[in-house]
Amino acid sequence: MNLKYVPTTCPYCGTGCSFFLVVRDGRLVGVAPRSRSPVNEGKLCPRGMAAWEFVASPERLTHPLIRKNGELVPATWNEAITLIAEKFRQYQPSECCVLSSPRTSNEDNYVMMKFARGVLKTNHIDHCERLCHASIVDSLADSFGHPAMTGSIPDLAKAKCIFVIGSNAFAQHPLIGRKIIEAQRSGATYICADPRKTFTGSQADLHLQFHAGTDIMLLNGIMHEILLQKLENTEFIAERTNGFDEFREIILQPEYSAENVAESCGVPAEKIRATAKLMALPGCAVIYSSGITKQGNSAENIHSLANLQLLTGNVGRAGTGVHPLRGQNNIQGACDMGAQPFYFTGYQRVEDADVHKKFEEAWSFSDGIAPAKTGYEITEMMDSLISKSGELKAMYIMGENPVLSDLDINHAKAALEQLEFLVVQDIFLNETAGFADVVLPAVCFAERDGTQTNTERRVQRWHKACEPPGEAKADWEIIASIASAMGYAEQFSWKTYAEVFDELASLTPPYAGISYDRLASADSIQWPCPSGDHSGTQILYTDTFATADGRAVFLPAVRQIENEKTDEQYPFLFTTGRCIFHWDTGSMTRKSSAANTGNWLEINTADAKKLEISTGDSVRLITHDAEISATARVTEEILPGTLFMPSHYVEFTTKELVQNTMPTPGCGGRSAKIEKII
Ligand SMILES: Nc1nc2c(c(=O)[nH]1)N[C@H]1C(S)=C(S)[C@@H](COP(=O)(O)OP(=O)(O)OC[C@H]3O[C@@H](n4cnc5c(=O)[nH]c(N)nc54)[C@H](O)[C@@H]3O)O[C@H]1N2
Ligand SMILES: Nc1nc2c(c(=O)[nH]1)N[C@H]1C(S)=C(S)[C@@H](COP(=O)(O)OP(=O)(O)OC[C@H]3O[C@@H](n4cnc5c(=O)[nH]c(N)nc54)[C@H](O)[C@@H]3O)O[C@H]1N2
Ligand code: SF4
Ligand SMILES: [Mo]
Repeated sequence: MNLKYVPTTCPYCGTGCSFFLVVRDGRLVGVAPRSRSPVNEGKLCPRGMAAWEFVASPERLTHPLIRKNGELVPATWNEAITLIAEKFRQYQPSECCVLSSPRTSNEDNYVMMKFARGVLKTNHIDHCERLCHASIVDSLADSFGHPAMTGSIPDLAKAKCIFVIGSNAFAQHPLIGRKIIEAQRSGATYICADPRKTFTGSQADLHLQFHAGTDIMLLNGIMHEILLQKLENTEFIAERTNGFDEFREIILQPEYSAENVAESCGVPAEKIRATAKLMALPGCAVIYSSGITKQGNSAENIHSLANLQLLTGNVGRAGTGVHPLRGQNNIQGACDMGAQPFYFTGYQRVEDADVHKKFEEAWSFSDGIAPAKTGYEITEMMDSLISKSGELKAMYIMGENPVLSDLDINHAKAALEQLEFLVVQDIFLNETAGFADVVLPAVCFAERDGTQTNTERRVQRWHKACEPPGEAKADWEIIASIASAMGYAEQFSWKTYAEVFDELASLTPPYAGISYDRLASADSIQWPCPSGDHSGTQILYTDTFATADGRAVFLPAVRQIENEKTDEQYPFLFTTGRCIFHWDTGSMTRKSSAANTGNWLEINTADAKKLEISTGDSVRLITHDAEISATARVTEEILPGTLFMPSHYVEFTTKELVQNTMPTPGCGGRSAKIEKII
């Protein structure tokens, strides 16, 4: 028997846990703990434990498919690549667009970015970040300089106070949840602000259960109290920030008094005062996730959290700072790699003439690269497909499932139908492949090398553990074959992942000092790592912020989004989110045995009693323009008047219920009513 333990990192969430893939006689048989990583120290959540299961699924794509007479039929690689190259050659740059993938490696994203800008000559490249945490990129950078977490996951355990808002970390980022508990065990106070009493909230020392969508009021109320109680860090403010006076004037308005905020948010005034005191202690860390980023005013929410930490001087030391918990395993990396309409790698702006010249010269395409002008975001791609019919004609989607993940799935389906030519490159025949003209089989994380970058800027390796199914190929190799068939073999001539990495690092200042050799000995390096003798950066802004003058900026927030109004006929506020077992559109987790539960609807105990609904009853949820049935779950975890349903099930596309109201599921909500099905 040949037994191998191959070190790798998890393909699910942005925590970036490490484990070994266990391979027996060439077949993947499980995962084993790997304690070397400071992120998870050998522990895993249920998704990590089951991460090997989907790899050998009989539903994996094994051969290219080409649509003939309406049917997707098996084809050879040669046929598929030749067809794609011929088609893409026919279109103008403005007619092509690309979706890259935070499920794939940095190398795959870099090659896709080079393909879009160098071969298709378009800046219309984006990925699902836009539906999730896009506001992090610009908003945290507005305040501090870098579009990323300020501290590190291991350091969270050193905090004296942890404030979690809009994140169900114990379910969605469980190994970060573990650090919160470690801090709590060492004496830290743990505060959780969330409209639902989630698993995460239920373990907090102080739970602020506020009305969905009233975040700005709540945060301004806390800062109002900090100022009233004179708990601000005057030295830090004077030495390291700009904009304090204007900010102070706004926050001290009577509108943000504890009593007024209590009234608007539904949180008792004394809890707001207590929170202010605790957060002003030296050593408070803030954690947030999609409850904050998926609102119409997400930028203001993020500015407010940055303001809070600047006000108390809680940035730049271990156990302080602002910690966005990013969703997909490599969403940080996909952004870092420039899979976005506005940036090349490392957030170098496409409109900047010097940057444009740098990439044009380094890549040396004889016919130039995309112009120095930003492209379409994913939402603009879909909109323009529908409204300006004919402008976009061809699309290349790698590792994304917009037919289920788009903000409005009917809109996405209608948009994809407008395309003349669609290529889908995935590991499964996902729902989006149903619209494809060509489907290309890719390898998954267990079958590839490469790197990914977790939510704390930690660059880590994937190592190939087993052979891919059938003829599946690495994402970047497929892209390189298409580029070669279109006449650009020279620019896509790498032989290994390491060669791709060396090229991307040479063009990306924060990655400049990272290499495969260094990752082999250090295991992981956090960017910025500007040179080969730099050990990486665990904590940003220890001395200076990454802004032009080195000072952070107070950006007062006043705008608040509105929920859909409830009335007698539609008395409930309906909201959606995630559950621990499933992943986004479920394309991978629904293929693993980990509790493939059916869909359910949560309702508060008091409301259920009035409607004579018990756990297990079949119920119908009705909004102004859609209805859906589910099994009731009666719980104290949500406020009376609120309903919740998880968003992972294709069979129950809750998106049809939330579309057009909220930017994505998870926050705020729509007015709804509920009926028992007898
Ligand atoms: N099990 C599992 N884990 C995942 C994923 C998954 O699909 N399944 N997906 C990954 C991805 S892509 C992402 S982006 C992350 C998301 O990670 P989270 O953001 O933690 O995911 P959600 O469970 O949607 O949690 C959103 C939280 O916001 C709260 N909320 C609702 N409305 C509001 C509001 O108005 N204001 C505030 N402040 N909070 C509100 C909800 O009650 C919920 O607790 O999870 C990642 N991890
Ligand atoms: N219904 C619903 N919609 C959502 C969400 C939700 O929870 N439910 N969440 C929202 C959020 S926060 C996000 S981030 C987005 C996510 O939006 P998407 O990224 O579109 O959603 P995923 O389900 O993660 O789809 C990823 C696709 O990548 C494929 N894949 C996995 N690994 C690889 C690989 O190595 N190579 C290739 N080529 N393909 C691979 C999977 O098979 C899957 O088809 O969705 C948003 N919309
Ligand atoms: S916490 Fe995230 S990275 Fe860690 S094992 Fe679970 S899904 Fe994977
Ligand atoms: Mo996400």
